[in-house]
Amino acid sequence: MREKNNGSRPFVLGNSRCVFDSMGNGLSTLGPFQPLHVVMLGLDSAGKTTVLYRLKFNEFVNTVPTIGFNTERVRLNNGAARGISCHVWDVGGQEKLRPLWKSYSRCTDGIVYVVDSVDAERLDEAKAELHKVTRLTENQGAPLLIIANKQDLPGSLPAADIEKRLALRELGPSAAYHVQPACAIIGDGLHEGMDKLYDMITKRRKALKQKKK
Ligand SMILES: Nc1nc2c(ncn2[C@@H]2O[C@H](COP(=O)(O)OP(=O)(O)O)[C@@H](O)[C@H]2O)c(=O)[nH]1
Ligand SMILES: [Mg+2]
Repeated sequence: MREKNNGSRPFVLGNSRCVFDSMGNGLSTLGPFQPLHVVMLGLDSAGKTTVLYRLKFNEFVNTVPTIGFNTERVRLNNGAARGISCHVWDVGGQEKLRPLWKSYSRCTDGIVYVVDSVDAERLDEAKAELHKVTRLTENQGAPLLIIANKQDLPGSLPAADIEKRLALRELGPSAAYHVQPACAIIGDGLHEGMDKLYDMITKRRKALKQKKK
């Protein structure tokens, strides 16, 4: 079992290579052979760091609360995304750290939002924070992967309920999202979800390219 936390690293911006299109959408300027840039957000204890290290090492890593962020380059291994390198930023979810989400999500290719599917009491809070971050101009239109985590636990809400409780349809017609049931402890659903995110990212890039022509 590994123990890992990079939380004491100094604060840096997630991605300095960034442009804005005429709609104010922030896009990373990464070329096709450069890694994707993805930010992982969610309330504290949702399972973000467990997701990150499960994707990275394909094993369970015992986490401690993230003060700051963790970041890893992950190789995706499912579907069309197989072999794609993805730089994932896992940002601390405690209330006092949430103001940092804005900086880390700027110019990201996609957002992964991890939800504890058992913690029904905090779903309204999770919804409010998600809508806040997706409403930022820089993030409008950024594809969104919701990980409905902890599906192994009794009483976990199914993906359809999570979708409703987070009011994802209210995010607007241009918001591409997918809700993926998952268990980060054993890794179920994670690569499938990342493949869906990759698909949404490539579709968005193509659409934006067409618009420019
Ligand atoms: N049962 C269960 N526990 C999980 C799962 N994912 C994470 N956890 C546990 O939830 C707690 C918080 O996880 P962590 O990754 O630190 O959450 P973070 O604050 O969002 O980074 C830890 O005790 C994890 O072992 C899961 O899919 N199932
Ligand atoms: Mg963490």
